[in-house]
Amino acid sequence: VSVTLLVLSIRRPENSLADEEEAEVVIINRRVQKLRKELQRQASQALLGSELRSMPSNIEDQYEAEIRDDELMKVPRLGDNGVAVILQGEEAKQAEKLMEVEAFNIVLSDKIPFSRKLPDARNPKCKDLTYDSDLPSASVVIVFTNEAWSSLIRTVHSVLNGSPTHLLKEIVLVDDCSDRRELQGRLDYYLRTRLPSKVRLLRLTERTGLIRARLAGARSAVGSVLVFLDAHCEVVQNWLEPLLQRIKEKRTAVLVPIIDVIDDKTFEYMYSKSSLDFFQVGGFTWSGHFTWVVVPEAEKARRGSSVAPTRSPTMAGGLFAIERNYFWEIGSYDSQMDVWGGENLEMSFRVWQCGGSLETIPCSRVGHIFRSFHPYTFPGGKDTHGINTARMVEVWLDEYKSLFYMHRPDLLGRDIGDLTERVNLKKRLKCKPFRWYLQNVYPGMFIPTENVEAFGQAQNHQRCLDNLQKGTNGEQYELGLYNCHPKATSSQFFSLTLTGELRQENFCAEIQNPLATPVQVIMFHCHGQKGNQEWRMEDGKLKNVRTDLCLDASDGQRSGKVAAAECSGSLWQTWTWSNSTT
Ligand code: LR7
Ligand code: MN
Repeated sequence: VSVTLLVLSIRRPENSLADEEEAEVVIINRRVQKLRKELQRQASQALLGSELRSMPSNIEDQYEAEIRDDELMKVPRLGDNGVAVILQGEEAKQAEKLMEVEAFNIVLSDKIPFSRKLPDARNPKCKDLTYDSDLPSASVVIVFTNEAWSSLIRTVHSVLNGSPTHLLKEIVLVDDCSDRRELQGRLDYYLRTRLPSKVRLLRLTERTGLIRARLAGARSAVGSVLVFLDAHCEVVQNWLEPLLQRIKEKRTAVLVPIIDVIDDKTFEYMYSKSSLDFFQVGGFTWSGHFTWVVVPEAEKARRGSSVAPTRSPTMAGGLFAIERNYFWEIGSYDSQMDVWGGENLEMSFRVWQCGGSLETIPCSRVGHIFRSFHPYTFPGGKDTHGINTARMVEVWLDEYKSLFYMHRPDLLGRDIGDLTERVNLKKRLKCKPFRWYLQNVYPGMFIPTENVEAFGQAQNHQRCLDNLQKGTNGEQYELGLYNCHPKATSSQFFSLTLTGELRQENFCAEIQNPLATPVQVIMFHCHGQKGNQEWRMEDGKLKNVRTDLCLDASDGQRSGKVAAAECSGSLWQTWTWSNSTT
């Protein structure tokens, strides 16, 4: 049993949560906890077995021994150029088990050298760009709580290796009160003996969450530009220069690199080798989540080149650069946001609405390990994403906040803390309304209540169109029917747009095969081309223009689905919308 097993710590159990998604997190947390306990038991047994191996008396000798042991685990050139590594046999089994604790392949991470070489994932056009010699300096701020040793250390080495010395003022590590043993004294020792003094470590004495941890890091930083990174990243060559260059040109530009995926199982550095012009920018859903969206044609035309700064309506949140003084001027973060979630959309809307801009810098690329669950606790079992997002919504969304609460009725009237400071900030900075943001920054965002003929519940007899909780994974689904809820909830909220789309979020009703029996009505990604996705309201009927078939509920009782059928006088084809604008 390796040293890593020794240090797995026991976590507190979680309470129940409102949000389904967060409840999922809790279930995973419990599983992780059980596994950790088991591993710790195994580890202590293994230790008993090897008690003859003398432990070093001096604590520093012990750290030194552990670090050397760890260095010995590294396999030279493993994972170089970002190629995928597949473990075999016992290792693979162990990796799979620890996957449930760490949320990525820690066994492999422990074997890949800290300074592995990444491919030059950049668009070749980037090589034609030049950068000034007198760029502002950067403080890279990395917050972490109970991150795994090898991925954290690799992040630090990657930044050190990948950034010009004169531009990297410092790396500020902020430990958000981790209790993993190796992140205590051993980490201090590693900094002192293996890393240059410009790598500093700030310890927080209580768990503050990533937002307040970043604030602490930012307060102590001295470089001209703050660059935030998650604690499981690797940078591609020249990642820093284009960020600093753009901030030198435009102080109020907040910048994100292209974020590539480091595969959680193979550590492959993934990027599209064939279409280097392609990357996505940030969007959001009315339920308050970040999404990736394609760059609109208008923005492609405006920016000129595919390697020019590209406006992004929102950012993912973890990896971004901002001029240090501007960070404070524009309101830093909402310091009352806990643990995780929501701060990314808050900063995105705030920056745009208060006069700055948010841009993707295509020649700056950073890889990030995407984890499928949070390998850390949420103290008190709080749904921090939900509550933080409600705080954001109350301050920045104006009249559009009802669209969020439709998805999260559980948060209506919930105690989300005092907002005075944030509301005052918005006034002081004379920020524009959310309507302005939607019209000018994100004109492609679908607003379910605008430019529509009807919206809300579409009812036939006692039943309403319903997504039956499908589509959350982005895949097409059959349009369902369900007993009408007393109010239009998100699953029963549909719109009939002025362009004839029968729509929910980014899904539009379409008929794929008019000859089938029954004719299925499929919710498919909106293509905006009318065609099989065009519908018209005629005497209460919903008619698909291309096929001349009508939306029909007669089979709903049996199938739970709506179908399309030959238009007739049947009442099963008459639909009543809860809200109509004509
Ligand atoms: O209580 C905490 N204290 C911390 O210090 C919780 C977390 N953290 C640290 C953590 O150790 C990590 O280094 O904060 C960092 C981010 O946490 P992750 O890696 O668990 O977050 P994520 O990658 O799942 O989530 C994304 O959204 C978050 C919303 O709060 C943050 O903004 C993350 O930084 C952000 N990550 C990215 O944007 C990377 C690209 C992902 C995408 C899309
Ligand atoms: Mn992350």
